[in-house]
Amino acid sequence: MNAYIIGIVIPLIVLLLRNSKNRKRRGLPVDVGGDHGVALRNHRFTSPMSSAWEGVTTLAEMFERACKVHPDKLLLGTRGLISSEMEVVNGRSFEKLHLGEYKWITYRKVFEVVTAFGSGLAKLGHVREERVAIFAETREEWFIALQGCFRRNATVVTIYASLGEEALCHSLNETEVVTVICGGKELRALVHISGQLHSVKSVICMDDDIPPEASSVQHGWTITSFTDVERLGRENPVDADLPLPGDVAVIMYTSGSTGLPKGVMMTHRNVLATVSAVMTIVPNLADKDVYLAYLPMAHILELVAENLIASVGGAIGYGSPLTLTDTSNKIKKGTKGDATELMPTVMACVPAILDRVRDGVFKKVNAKGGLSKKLFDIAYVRRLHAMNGSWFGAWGLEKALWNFLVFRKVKAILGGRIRFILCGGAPLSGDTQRFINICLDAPICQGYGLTETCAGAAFSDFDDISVGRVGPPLPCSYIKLIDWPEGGYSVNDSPMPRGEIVIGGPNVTLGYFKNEEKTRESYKVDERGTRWFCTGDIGRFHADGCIEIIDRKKDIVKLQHGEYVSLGKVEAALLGSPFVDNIMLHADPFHSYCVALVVVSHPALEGWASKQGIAYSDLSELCGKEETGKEVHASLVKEAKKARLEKFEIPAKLKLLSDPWTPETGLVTAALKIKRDPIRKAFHEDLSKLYAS
Ligand SMILES: *[C@@H]1O[C@H](CO)[C@@H](O)[C@H](O)[C@H]1NC(C)=O
Ligand SMILES: *[C@@H]1O[C@H](CO)[C@@H](O)[C@H](O)[C@H]1NC(C)=O
Ligand SMILES: *[C@@H]1O[C@H](CO)[C@@H](O)[C@H](O)[C@H]1NC(C)=O
Ligand SMILES: CC(=O)N[C@H]1CO[C@H](CO)[C@@H](O)[C@@H]1O
Repeated sequence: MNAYIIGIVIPLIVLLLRNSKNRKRRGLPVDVGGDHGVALRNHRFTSPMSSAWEGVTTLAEMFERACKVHPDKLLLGTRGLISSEMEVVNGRSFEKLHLGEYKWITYRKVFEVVTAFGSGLAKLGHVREERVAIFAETREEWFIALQGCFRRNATVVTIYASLGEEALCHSLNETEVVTVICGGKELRALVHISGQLHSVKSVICMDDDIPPEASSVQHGWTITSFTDVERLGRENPVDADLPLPGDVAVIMYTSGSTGLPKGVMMTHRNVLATVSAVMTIVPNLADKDVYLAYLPMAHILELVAENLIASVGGAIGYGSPLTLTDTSNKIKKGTKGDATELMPTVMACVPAILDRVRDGVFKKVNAKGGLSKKLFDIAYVRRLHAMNGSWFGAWGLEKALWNFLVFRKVKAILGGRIRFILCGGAPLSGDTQRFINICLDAPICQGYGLTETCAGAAFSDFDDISVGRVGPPLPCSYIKLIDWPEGGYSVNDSPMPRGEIVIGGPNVTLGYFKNEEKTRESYKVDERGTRWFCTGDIGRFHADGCIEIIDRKKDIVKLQHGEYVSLGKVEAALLGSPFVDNIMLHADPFHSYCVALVVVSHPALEGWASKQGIAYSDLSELCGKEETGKEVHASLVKEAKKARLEKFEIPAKLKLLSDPWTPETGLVTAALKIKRDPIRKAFHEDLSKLYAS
């Protein structure tokens, strides 16, 4: 009997389950009326969900509920600083930190501080019509200030630190912010532009030691420390002034690829819908989960993630991108990074960070060489094959063996307990997704969404291990494709319908702050009253109801002879060349060919030059040499052929650049996506020269 069960019944069950998995429909067609298009909904819900909790309609209520249900659980944790020293490497000095254990506060205590902070704001004279800006790195006080503002129905304006001074002035000015809550470092930046900030009256500094230069500001700012606001509130408690679901919770400034940033108005209903929907896709998210917070809170992904963890009784430990692992730049050698200290179970990531982890691991394995590299390679290939199909291939003794022998050490880089990774902000490469699946033995769910849709639109299911797709619509959204004839995409295309992605549901935000025109351009309300946002992204629907992003409207250019070039598609293919660190393809409708700006990969180019015996004094000189251009071009042509690009899609001429594009240069976004307009502006002359010669 036992042998019978093992021999026949179990394989049969596995086979049945596997087939049912393969056929699993994750998104289902839905009739949304209106214009010609095809629409999908999540398979679990028939209509978009708006709240996961009975009677909870705002973020303030959601947080209060969690504090009542989990008063004694730990909520916020921050590491103490043991020492900080400057280390000099090659004449440049770097700050190295020795950080201690996490110090935690419970839900009950956080709720007290939040309430006190809210009362303190009122005592400082803040009235609810006035907006508050939070301008700081991700930290405990950010979360507390956010919740404190929610309890006073004060709209919070968020700004990315990397957007630059002009954007900062613009957003504070446009929203007429009266109170700015910031860290000491950010306060210095504010002092610098104080002459242009006409509405700001009060500044709350998260650090107790307020920078001395701040007191010299002649504009009558009141500067109060965070602890003093809290103390004021304790001494002068006032009742909460709670918001309604339709009140604006956050105005989030996002870096558009063109012009000044736009403020997206999100209501409590919007964010709550996304938080509720994301909760349904993280398996068994509960009060035992520990989350490592380090992405900017001014990014909707992080804002949703922290609110989500705090709604289920989970713990949030703070870190930073520069102190994440034991080998991170700012961590003193021999001391622990945030992940090893915290041992999180859940993380949110942007692809750039995962790519870095992956490259780091491969580099280490290659450097070690010998037997351990062989073992790693064998294990990796075995697991890759096993995963190619379903989770079932991923189970079993062999997997346990490889995890124990090889991947345990990789998993330990992030603390060893990661069970779920949320990834968003940009498309994740299939290779990196597989790397995380295999080495961390954790599902990684790729999300797709925009600030305008509160991050939520689509999210892959944890049991879907296919790569390159973003899953079915979130339970809070409908996703519709509409024809885009100019780009040659139609919902009648076979084998899959293709078109512009349009997102509808309670998660779709109110629009852009003080920008009727842009709002009307991108947001539509249909005859059934559903709000839709036109994303400008081109996608296609797979048979199982999952979405794949294939293009962007803005990135398609028609050449002189009428051929369409998809800039993003070509760039993605050419990035495969070892010489390319970054690339921007440029197509001009008045010419019949494309050109490209190529940021070269230093090690690859230097390696090639030394092999060829080419002498050069610095890299920019090497980039200018004719033979270098020829070599890189040949390598691009090779990649283009591999990807079966058309001849007109291959850049005919190149400009090689030796300086990398970083967010600080303003040429790429914080998520490291290239910003076409700034790049075109910065290299305007080079581009015209490429076409002229
Ligand atoms: C919250 O504040 C907004 C704007 O200041 C106001 O219009 C709204 O009525 C307030 N909500 C409540 C419930 O008082
Ligand atoms: C700020 O807004 C005022 C009007 O509200 C405008 O006159 C001024 O030019 C703006 N300043 C900046 C830096 O945008
Ligand atoms: C995975 O499966 C696909 C088709 O199902 C195949 O084309 C691919 O080569 C496979 N990859 C590996 C590593 O087995
Ligand atoms: C703010 C907003 O967009 N609200 C809409 C959310 O979705 C429901 C139903 O889909 C609409 O009735 C609301 O108007």
